[in-house]
Amino acid sequence: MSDEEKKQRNPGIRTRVGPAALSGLLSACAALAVAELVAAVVRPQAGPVVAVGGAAIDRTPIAVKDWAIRNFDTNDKLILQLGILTVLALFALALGVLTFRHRRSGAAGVLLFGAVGAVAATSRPDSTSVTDALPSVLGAVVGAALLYVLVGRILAPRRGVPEGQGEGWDRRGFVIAATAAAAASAGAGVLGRVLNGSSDQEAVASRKNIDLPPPDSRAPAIPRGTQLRVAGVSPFITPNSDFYRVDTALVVPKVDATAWRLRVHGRGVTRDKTLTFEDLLRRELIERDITLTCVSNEVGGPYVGNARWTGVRLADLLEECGVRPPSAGGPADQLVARSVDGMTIGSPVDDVMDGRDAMLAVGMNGRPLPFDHGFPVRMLVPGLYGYVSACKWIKDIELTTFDAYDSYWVKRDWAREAPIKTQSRIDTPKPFARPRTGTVMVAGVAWAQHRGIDKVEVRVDDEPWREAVLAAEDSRDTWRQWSYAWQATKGGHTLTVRATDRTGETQTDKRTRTVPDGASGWHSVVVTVE
Ligand SMILES: Nc1nc2c(c(=O)[nH]1)N[C@H]1C(S)=C(S)[C@@H](COP(=O)(O)O)O[C@H]1N2
Ligand SMILES: [Mo]
Repeated sequence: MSDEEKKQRNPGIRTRVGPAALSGLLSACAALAVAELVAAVVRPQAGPVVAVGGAAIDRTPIAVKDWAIRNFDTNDKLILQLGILTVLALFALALGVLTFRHRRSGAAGVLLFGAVGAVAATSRPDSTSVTDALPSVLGAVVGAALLYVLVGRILAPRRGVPEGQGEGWDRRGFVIAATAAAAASAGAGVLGRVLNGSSDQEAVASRKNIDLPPPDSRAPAIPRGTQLRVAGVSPFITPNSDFYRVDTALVVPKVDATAWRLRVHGRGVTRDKTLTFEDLLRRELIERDITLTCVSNEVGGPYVGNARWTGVRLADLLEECGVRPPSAGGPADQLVARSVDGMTIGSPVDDVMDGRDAMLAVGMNGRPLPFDHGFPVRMLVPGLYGYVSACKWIKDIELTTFDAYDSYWVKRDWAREAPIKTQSRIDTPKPFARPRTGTVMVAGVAWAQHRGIDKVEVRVDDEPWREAVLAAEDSRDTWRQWSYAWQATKGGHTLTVRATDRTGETQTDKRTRTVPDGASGWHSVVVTVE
């Protein structure tokens, strides 16, 4: 058939490519809406966008991840989901056009996308059932069928007009079918949202119902003078709502505390234990101020925060299970914590059991843990970066060895063991600030958890180092504020800070990247005095 003949038989091809592409888009929307609706019933994390996003996060090279965290901050997850949806929309438009040319293969293409979603969902570490494939599979079947039907309308001649004659196609039928499809998808989408929300209700209710008992061992009162009266310095206690958040969870796990269980097992465990949340609250509760830091924190970065935590001493619990640290002849040197979302975090058993306040935390600044920070229970080990100590939404503790098992981040080139490096940060003045000449208060925080900060020094340009005034120390597990009254003179200046910890070691000026065991180097801020 010549092109001319084709046009005669199939008039208005051009005008119908648009509707065909639109059909692709509508079918994709319907597929996603159905998938989310099914996911609300099966498991929210089994939805295709979340599953593919999660798989992408796990496979993202560290450099890209660092770049994303730096540039999008905690919006990185939103950006990732928008990215996935944009790619899907482009493919959907193309599939619509393809279906217009080859009706079957276009629809089959939709099924192929469903297969990708299904594989991603069932291979997530938190997936325990093949039913996780259902959202993607059912969504794709509906999407493919809809695409087939819609494009059928586009290919069909207008009623009453014999094929090959006139320029008509079943525009009316298409518009009706497309409108119905759009309305049904919107309905399914909204229903999915509502159901999803209600599946969280038990978790939300369980958190509301928690009345944290007063701790048996209170944190010592915060000494006078830990909080400097300098505007712009980070508050000594970070409010929960301002506390940094770093994790791989696209959807924050919402765990029902009444259904939560923690299992302790593995090498050298003579008595396995499974604990409920109630069991934890019945134990002796300690309250401690601990500063948490992320290994991804750049010099001068924001991923550090200090809170008053309530929880159960981990070492006591382990001892009851018969665990001995390697230094006392125990067979396990690594404690692997697993979360409900499949994260694995490995800590040295010797550190956990050496007398420091390693804990299973249930409270943060007097409140049950926020969902973002690990409700109902998370681990904390003072002195270790979060990725080797601070498992949120914890559900399982396994005693093993570093030889036998690499945890999530260790598999991705981060160090097995990662004590927090001594660091200091200038909070005020801000970079490129324009203070007036005269006394300018330079201030910030310094941390060297479990060693303690003994000295902070400030340098203006290339002048000699001058000692800063240290705020009172709360504990060696918390950060410490510092300030320096600078007599500022007109012009551009570079302010630099460095800290010395209680072992006598001063921060090195050697700049290193965050990978593999945390950034080192001095924080500097450039200002112009007017
Ligand atoms: N389940 C889970 N726990 C996790 C993580 C995670 O990705 N998943 N990230 C860890 C890292 S890298 C850090 S720094 C801390 C951050 O805790 P926060 O978000 O409460 O500040 O949580 C740790 N615990
Ligand atoms: Mo981290």
